[in-house]
Amino acid sequence: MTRRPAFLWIMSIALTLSPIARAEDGYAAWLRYRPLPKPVAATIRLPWRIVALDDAPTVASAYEELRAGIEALLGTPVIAAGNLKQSAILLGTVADLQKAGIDLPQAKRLREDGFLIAPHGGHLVIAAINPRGVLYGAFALLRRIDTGEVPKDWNLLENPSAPIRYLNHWDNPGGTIERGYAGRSIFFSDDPEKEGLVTTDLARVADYARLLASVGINGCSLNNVNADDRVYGPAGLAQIKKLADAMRPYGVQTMLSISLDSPKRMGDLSTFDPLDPAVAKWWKDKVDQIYTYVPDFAGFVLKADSEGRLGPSAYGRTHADAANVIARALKPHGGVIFYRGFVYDHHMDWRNLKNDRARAAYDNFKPLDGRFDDNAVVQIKNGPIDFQVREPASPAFAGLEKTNVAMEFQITQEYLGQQRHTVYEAPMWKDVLGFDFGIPGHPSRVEDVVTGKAYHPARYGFVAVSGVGRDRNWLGNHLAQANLYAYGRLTWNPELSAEAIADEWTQQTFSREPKVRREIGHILMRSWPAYEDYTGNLGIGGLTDIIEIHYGPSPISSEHNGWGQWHRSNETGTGMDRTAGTGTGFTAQYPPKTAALFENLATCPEDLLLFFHHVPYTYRLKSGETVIQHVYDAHYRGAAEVDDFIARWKSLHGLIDDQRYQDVLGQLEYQAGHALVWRDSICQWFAKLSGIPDAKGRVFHEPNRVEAESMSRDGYEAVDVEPWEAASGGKAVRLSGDRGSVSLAFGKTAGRYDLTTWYFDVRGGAATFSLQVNGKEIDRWVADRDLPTDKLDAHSRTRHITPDVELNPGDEIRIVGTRDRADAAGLDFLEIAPSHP
Ligand code: GCW
Repeated sequence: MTRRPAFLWIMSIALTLSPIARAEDGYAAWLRYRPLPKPVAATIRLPWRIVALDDAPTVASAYEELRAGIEALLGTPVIAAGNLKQSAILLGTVADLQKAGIDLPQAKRLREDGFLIAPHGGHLVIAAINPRGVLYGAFALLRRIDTGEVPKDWNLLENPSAPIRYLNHWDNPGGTIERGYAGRSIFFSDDPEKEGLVTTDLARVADYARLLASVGINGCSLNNVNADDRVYGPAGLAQIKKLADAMRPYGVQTMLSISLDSPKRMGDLSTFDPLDPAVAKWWKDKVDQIYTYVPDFAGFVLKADSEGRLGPSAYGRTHADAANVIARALKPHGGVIFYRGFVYDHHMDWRNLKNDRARAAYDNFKPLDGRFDDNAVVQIKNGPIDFQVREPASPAFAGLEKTNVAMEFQITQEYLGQQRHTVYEAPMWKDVLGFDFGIPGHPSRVEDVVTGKAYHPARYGFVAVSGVGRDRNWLGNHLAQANLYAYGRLTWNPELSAEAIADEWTQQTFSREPKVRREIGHILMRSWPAYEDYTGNLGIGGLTDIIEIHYGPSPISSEHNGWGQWHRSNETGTGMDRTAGTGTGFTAQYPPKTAALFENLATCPEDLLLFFHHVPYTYRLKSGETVIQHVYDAHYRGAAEVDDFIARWKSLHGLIDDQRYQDVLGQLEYQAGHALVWRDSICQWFAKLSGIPDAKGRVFHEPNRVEAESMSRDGYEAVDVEPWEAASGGKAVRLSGDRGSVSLAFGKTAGRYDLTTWYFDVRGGAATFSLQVNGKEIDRWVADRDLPTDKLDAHSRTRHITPDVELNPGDEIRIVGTRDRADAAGLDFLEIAPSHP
């Protein structure tokens, strides 16, 4: 082996360490701390010494964050100082400061986790009641510098809106993640038998906790609510301790999801009846055991009597009985049980028009209001169904006046394009939080309920399903990081606007350049409305495949089954009648003012029209447009808007590092194609069902398409696609053997054309396509995108564009497909459109 000269080693080490040479793969997320321009940096005067008055690990994290952050942002070295003689940044709790003789009168206004940044006697003090607040103060100071919001004289006091600002992970031992779209679990190893239950990459777990702390998230459950007992068996707990230890220095407390039937399932007892004393003792022993491993354990999350999970109904007991037996075991340790309000019957009879899944949370929990212990919190999904693109706020937020409640949001984009589509969720969350139930006499916005102002409960706050996975950029899509960021910022302060949060995030994550801020801000702010437009509008919800994948369109899948995501579309009309007058009575679960608003067709907000009412397709909206025409127009408008996102993104070329520029561009281009799949499937499905054509003549009229099944075929067979609207013309072709082709003779006038091949990219193989003109290959690609199906359907249908091809009449265009294992190179159609129309 030849040895490399020493200077090369040194150079390569220097390159790995230098922040400039580091690839911009999204790992640093919004904590990139890019240097400020020198003249700007020069205007920011901070002491260059830091004194930590506390030896708590979170204060040590604050110290380290400030040291590295200030050095990176301002280019000035910062050192630890041992005494207060010279001007310094002082880090400590109010008690530490008092011991050092420093009294800050404004500190009286501080609450748990809040912070104060204030000048004092030549020092800059970052103080809090608890060490975690000091860490939050350090992050706030750095964020202000990074985003150019440095106050003239620091004097900032912030308290969080709620004490509970948690995340739930749906991660499984073995490393898979339920509804996760960013790779495998960062917590659990892939091979528990060999490697142990949890990851060996604890540094990544700590990095994650740091990201969470930077936006004030203070707790995190580690495992799926569909819980696996291995996690809290004795061997499991020793492993879980490692994760808790890795997150603790960033003030993130850990929780676990549990199963109510564990006392029985783990083989210890013959019952899990929550009122059985032996069961109560089992929970007490289990909880005591957990606290020996994780002394600051935050508590449990419990999904019971829901989607096949066993619950108290097995013994005729109530949800309060189930929550309280566990709450009492946690109480001496200060732990909390989060009892999920997501309880519904998924075997409901769809033929009964009075049945309604939306009623479930309120019907199940309202009768128990006031019967939960004070360390039990009922966590309620934002809407009454299940994280759909548009839902009203759940009436349970208004109804549970004597129960601790927490908001449950979902960061992972289960029903919102699974991170392959960009959807910035903050505007949607703001919409829910800002909704006012109109209860006379006290504040009654959803935000007031979950921040404790409405009913003054013992505990309150927020949880969200995380979706973070092992992909380098944490969420599988760079732009989706904005949702994690926004969740933290909004739970800290729900009054912040979605735009302001997007802008802070963009500056830290991408660039401070005004053009970058403007364009990314625009894309983020328009992304939810665009997605709503091309997937399901007017509050219809549920047009996706509901049974399993929750990704592409499949409007009929919601109907005729017990899952209850019905939209009740038929030949004459669409929408669920949830009124008290003629429907399921759901509207009556709201306080009177809100109930009347939704009940009445004339006052019901139109973006929720079909959630509350069944109307004929010819019903006229306030704009004068019919419902059916609105469906067509919205789907066309939404899909076209993704092209606008692409144009805006392209205008940032050169202003963003190349890796992330290309990653996002590729993702948006895919999204634009899949938005067309949505548009066409939904429009065609409604056109056929209603028999009312699109007044603008677009639906079913695609002049530039040539169906693959009508081309000359060699080695390809035609197949029917189910459901029919998943493929153009309801048919597709796929290879019968290993290789084959479809071809046609070009029949239009000579010119330059964009050729778009619509194909199916299925799991279990990566077929190759070659596009040829007169026998010469002009393009080639591999179907290796990670899409969630092994069928030719609306989840796998995608496109490849070959731009600007010169064609003459009679030219032979041929697409050659080569199979790879289960991927039989399925094709839907070819689109031939003039390049410069
Ligand atoms: O949205 C549904 C998901 C399930 C999930 C369930 C829940 C963890 O499709 O995958 O299970 O909600 O929230 O419990």
